[in-house]
Amino acid sequence: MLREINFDGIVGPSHNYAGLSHGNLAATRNAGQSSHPRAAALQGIAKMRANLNLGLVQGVLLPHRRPDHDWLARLSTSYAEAPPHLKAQALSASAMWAANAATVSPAPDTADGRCHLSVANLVTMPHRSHEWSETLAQLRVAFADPAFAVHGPVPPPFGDEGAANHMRLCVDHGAPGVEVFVYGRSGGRFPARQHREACEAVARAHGLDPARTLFVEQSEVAIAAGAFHNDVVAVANGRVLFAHEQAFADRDGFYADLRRLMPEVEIVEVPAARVSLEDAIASYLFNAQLVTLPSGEQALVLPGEARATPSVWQWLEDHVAGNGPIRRLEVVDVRESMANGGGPACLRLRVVADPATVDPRFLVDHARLDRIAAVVEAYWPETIAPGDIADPALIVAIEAARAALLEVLDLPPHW
Ligand code: SUG
Repeated sequence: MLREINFDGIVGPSHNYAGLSHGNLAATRNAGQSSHPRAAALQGIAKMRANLNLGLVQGVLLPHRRPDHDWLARLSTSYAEAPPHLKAQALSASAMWAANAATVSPAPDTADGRCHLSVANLVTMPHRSHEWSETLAQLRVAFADPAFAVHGPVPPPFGDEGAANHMRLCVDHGAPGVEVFVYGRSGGRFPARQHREACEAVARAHGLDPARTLFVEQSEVAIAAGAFHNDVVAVANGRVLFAHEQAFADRDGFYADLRRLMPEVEIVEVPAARVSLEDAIASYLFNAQLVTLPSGEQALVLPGEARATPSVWQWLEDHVAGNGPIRRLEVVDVRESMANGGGPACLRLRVVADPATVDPRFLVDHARLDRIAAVVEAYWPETIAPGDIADPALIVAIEAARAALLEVLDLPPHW
């Protein structure tokens, strides 16, 4: 049976605040702060446990090998010799934000009836541009079953940031959906990281029906206000689209197309008069996981920052008190990731598939999470201060931590 499986990126032991993402206001604001990789990873694990407790199926993706010595070698340097900005880019734990790992089209939407995944090239930000090869290797193992087709990245210079800029609406998981690709137009205050050409290439690779595929421009004001991915201002699940009024360049045209293709769609729009774009982005109201519970009701898994933002919490309480489609609010603490601009939705890649077709080493239950948590407690650095990244002892500790995790997950040591 097709289920939604959320694959969360396990927060890697090198998690730190290096201010690497121009246009991501939280990351820029927190540049130079000390990070807490152990607490960060435990927060991620607690979020996965909360989702399991909601009755959802949960998977994981692994932290990448950091520093990325192969990438530095291709730049004709080594970690010891690299200048500070290359050190930070080689060490980044940014693969934790699994919503940027790939774009996923479930089997009912594709011409060959397989679930297609295209790894994202992430070319816009140097520290993320070297993620795709290791992500692709993991996807090829996790989704080796013939039920899946795994594609390589769209070639540069066309930027692709994966599922963070992709939404699927459907009446139920087994029925063909409407796939929505959201791209940005270059030339504004901050980089537009998702290009239309990349969206179109992914849609072609997946064999999507052009009549049920929409390419929608993100609004320039949203990007300028810090919405560096669409999932900072919109999220969809089932027949519900939950979005800020200022998320899209041509909101009326988009909603009309959606209603034409899927008359059952329920559009829950938050007006700017109730929640400003600034509050929406600072609180990550829309970077929530909108999930369907076993009861059939929808719940929103929100970061604590949403509850701490009065305009946002008031809107949510009013919505739940009314008869809107979001029936339940679950608050999780992912503040270490949030400080780098990564909320609950950034941390997960959604795959609609039969869990029996996924390599079981990538699926987790509480017992498996206990084992992962024990490795994190024992090996993940407690704190990384900015100067520490030049310390060879920290690098040894980071590499040993990942090796211990692979062992616990029964994965080969050369990964
Ligand atoms: O790509 N932050 C990530 C956050 C990604 C959030 N993902 C989604 N919205 N789906 C990014 O900007 C900051 C790393 C640093 O500065 O050290 C960073 O890469």
